[in-house]
Amino acid sequence: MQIYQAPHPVSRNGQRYLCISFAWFKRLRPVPGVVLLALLMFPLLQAPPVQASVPESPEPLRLILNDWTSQLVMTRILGEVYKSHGYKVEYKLVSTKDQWARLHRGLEHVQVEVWEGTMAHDLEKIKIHGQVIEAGDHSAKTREEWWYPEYAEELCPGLPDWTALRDCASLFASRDTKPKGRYIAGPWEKPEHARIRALNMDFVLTPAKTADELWVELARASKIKQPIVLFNWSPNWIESRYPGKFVEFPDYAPQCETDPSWGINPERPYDCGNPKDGWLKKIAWHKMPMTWPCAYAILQDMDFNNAMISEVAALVDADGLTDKQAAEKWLGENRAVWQSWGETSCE
Ligand code: TMO
Repeated sequence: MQIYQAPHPVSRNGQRYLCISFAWFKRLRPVPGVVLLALLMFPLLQAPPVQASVPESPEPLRLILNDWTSQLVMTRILGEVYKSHGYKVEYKLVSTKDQWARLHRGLEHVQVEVWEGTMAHDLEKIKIHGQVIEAGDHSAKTREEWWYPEYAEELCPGLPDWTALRDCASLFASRDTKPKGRYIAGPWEKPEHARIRALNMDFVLTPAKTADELWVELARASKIKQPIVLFNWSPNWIESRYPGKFVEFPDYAPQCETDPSWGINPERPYDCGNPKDGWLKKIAWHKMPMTWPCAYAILQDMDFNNAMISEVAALVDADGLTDKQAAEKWLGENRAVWQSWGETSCE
């Protein structure tokens, strides 16, 4: 589809109105005020709007690449789908920490994997300003939590209960942390120190700099069956290659993070685990629906479940493809899936 030659009406949520006024406004900016006002009102007075075509912006769609595999592959998949519709696409590597302000300002336009466990708070904060919007949830249910390979259970039989982990902390010690246990956190910001303190865990946190570093540590420990506990998430490729479990901390509740008196430690917040059935959202710059209505509809329809996400991650981390190769393979094998995205809204 040629975006400019073959524009299309978009009717989701009455966005057609918005799109038309926007297009008019852009065209009429140089005209004197009174004329402008009259003309601006014209489309508003037309009800319902004619089957006017909505020219989409020729500006490139800028997609955010974060730093874990499924997100990288899924972003490339979306980018290729956009290209197949005639859009220009640019990718930008942005940390999860920096992405909010950039989306807010429209420097980038889309992030396809926003996880509840690591990003719920930042998303809530930025949404208040109204320039970052949700484009729907994936079907996938997510979890981000402390995780250990199964063989650790033989040495610490009460696992996966967190109290067992607390009691066998020294089993998880490294040369630098002993007698305290070592917990390898991810490179994403989380109040992990606060939880260690609130639950009185005898653990020292050592953050990995990259996701790959986590898997290197896991592989090394697994080879010699050394107990290890590290940050992991699901869906991820790990679950198909390494038997293991998440640690079961006290169940998550929102008050756990705000109300110190909640939970087993009456003096501190964060005395609970992360959500177990977390959401996974797609988010966008607020002007995306009116700037590229078809692309936005495609984003809304894009939907990955747990198995699909594990699979795209495994193509890279287990099978050794690059992100791009994995995206191409997936696109080649799942045409019916991605060709249905945007079907009812794009021409
Ligand atoms: C954001 N992540 C899935 C790596 O926890």
